[in-house]
Amino acid sequence: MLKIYGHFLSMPTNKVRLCVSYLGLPHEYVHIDLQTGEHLKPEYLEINPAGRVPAVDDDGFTLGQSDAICKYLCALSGPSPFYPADIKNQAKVNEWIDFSSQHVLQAMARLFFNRVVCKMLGEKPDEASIKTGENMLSRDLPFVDKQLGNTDFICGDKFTLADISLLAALEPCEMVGVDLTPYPALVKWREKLMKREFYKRVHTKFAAEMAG
Ligand SMILES: N[C@@H](CCC(=O)N[C@@H](CS)C(=O)NCC(=O)O)C(=O)O
Repeated sequence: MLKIYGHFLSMPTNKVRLCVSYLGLPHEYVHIDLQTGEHLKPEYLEINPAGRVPAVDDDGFTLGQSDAICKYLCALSGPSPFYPADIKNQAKVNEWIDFSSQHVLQAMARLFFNRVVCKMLGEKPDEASIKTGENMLSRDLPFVDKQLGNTDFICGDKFTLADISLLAALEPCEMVGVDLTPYPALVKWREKLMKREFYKRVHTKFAAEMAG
């Protein structure tokens, strides 16, 4: 049985969970408690020597890094427009996956760490890092909004892994005080996806936990 290891507050974990939910692959989800350092214990380091979540164990085949995991899950599930086999179409999906991970998620991670994790740990937030995160988003969200104004999904007229990548990166917007209202196409796209079953299967509990 495929096992997915993660933490409910982790954006890369939620990317993998949304992906596996969409693909409908049977799996077991295992919570790794980052606060108690479970990710640094020898048992977990055998699964992911990098000591981070998410990771998967597919009958002894282990893998870390959310984007690599999602692509592996798509390959397991077989070819589909969600992660197209055609090399040019696939490259375009990869382009948006990288954009979401390298730019949007990195910016959100700065805000999330400083505004949420620091509070949980009783540490002082790094205001310069927050500013950098905000600057990154003010550069990149208008670009994303423009794209979504032209196409139904981030990579064209089909729902793809790139949509899940972007959706997961933006997940904590409300928690970290990122206002999406200046980006109407992005808001519309996000609301549409959050109503879908694959999302609700993962996040009914997540939303409740976040609110608590
Ligand atoms: N690029 C990695 C990021 C993984 C990552 O940084 N995970 C964080 C949680 S969001 C983590 O495990 N942090 C624990 C630590 O760094 O000790 C991915 O996409 O999987």
